[in-house]
Amino acid sequence: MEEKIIYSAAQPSGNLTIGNYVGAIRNWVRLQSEYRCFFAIADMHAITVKQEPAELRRHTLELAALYLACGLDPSRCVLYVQSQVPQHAELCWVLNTVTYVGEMERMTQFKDKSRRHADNINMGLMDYPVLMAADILLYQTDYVPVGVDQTQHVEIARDIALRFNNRYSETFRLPQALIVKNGAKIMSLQEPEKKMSKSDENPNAFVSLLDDRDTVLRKFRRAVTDSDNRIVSEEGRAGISNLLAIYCAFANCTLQEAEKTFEGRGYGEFKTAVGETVANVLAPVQAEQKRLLADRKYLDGILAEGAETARRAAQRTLSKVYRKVGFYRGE
Ligand code: AQP
Repeated sequence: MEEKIIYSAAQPSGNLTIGNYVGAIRNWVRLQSEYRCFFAIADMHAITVKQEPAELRRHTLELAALYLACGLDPSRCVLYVQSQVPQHAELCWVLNTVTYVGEMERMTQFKDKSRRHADNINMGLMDYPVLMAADILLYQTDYVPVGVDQTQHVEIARDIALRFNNRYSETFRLPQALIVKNGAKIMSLQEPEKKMSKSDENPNAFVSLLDDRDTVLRKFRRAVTDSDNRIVSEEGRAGISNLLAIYCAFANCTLQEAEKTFEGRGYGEFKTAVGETVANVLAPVQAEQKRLLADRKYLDGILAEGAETARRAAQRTLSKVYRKVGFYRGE
C-alpha cells in the first residue's frame, strides 16, 4: 500500500505554548511511526509579523531542540527549517497565480492579525495561506495535523490544489486536515473566548512550554473564571471549560472523569491541580531541550540532513509544476 504523507509546522515566533503542544506537536509524535512525516520550523511564515532577527534565529534553534525534546525522532521523520528549502517560496509564487485576492482577504487569521498588527499589514501576511498551501502541496501531503484554528488554511490549500489540477492536469494530491479530539483548541487564560497564542502581549494569557513550575502555577492561579463555583464544562463558561480541557489533555483523562475528580472542590484547589499536572509534563521536556541546546553541532547536523531530504522531495513536485505551467527548462 502507498505510504501516506503528513506535513505540519510551527512558527518560531516565540516560545511555543501548551496550545501548540496539545493541538500540534504532541500528535506529531504519535504519527511519525505510522506515516512518512515532514515537520518544519516555519520561519518564513514567522516574518509576516515583525521579528527581531537575533530572536528569530534563537527561537528557530530552540524550536528544533523542543521538537526533539517532545519526542520527534529524526530517524523517523524529516525535521527542517522552512527557509532552507527554497522550493517553498518557488511554489508559492506559482500558486499565487491561481489564488484570488478576495479569498485571501476573507481568511480569519489575516483579518485577526491585520487588526493586531495594524501598522504592518504586509503582503506576506495576506499571502500566508498560499505559502502554507505550497508547504503542504510540495510533499504531496495526505494529512495535515493542525489545531482547529488552522483548518481554514488547509481547506484553502485543497481548493488551490484542485484549481491547479483542473487548469493544468492532475499534479497535487488533495490534503486533508487531521484534527485531534482532545484539546483541539486551547484558549487564552485571560480572555477565554480567544485562542491561546504565543504572541499574545499579555504573558499571563498563555503558558509557554519553557515556563518554570512557579510561573505555570501562578498563571493558572490567575486564570480568569466565573463566579459560579461548580467545576463543570458548560456553554457560556469559557474559562472553567478551558481549564478542564487543559487538565484532560495533560492528565490524559475524559471530561467526565475530570468533572468527577473535582466534584465539590473549590476553584483554588482545581487551578493548583491543573498547574501541577501541566508542570509535571513540561519538566522532563524542558530538561531534555536544555541538554540538546548545549549540543549545537548535533542540532545543526539534524537540520542540515532534514533540509537535504526535504529539498529532494520538494524538487520532484516543483519540477513537475514548472513543466505543467510551461516554464522553459532547455532541450
Ligand atoms: N491555542 C491553540 N490550541 C490548539 N492548537 C493550537 N495551535 C496554535 N494555537 C493553538 C496549533 O499549533 C500549530 C502551530 O501553530 P503556529 O506556530 O504555526 O501558529 P499559530 O497557529 O498562529 O499559533 P500561535 O501560537 O497563535 O502563533 P502566533 O501567536 O505567532 O500567531 C498549528 O497546528 C496550530 O493549529
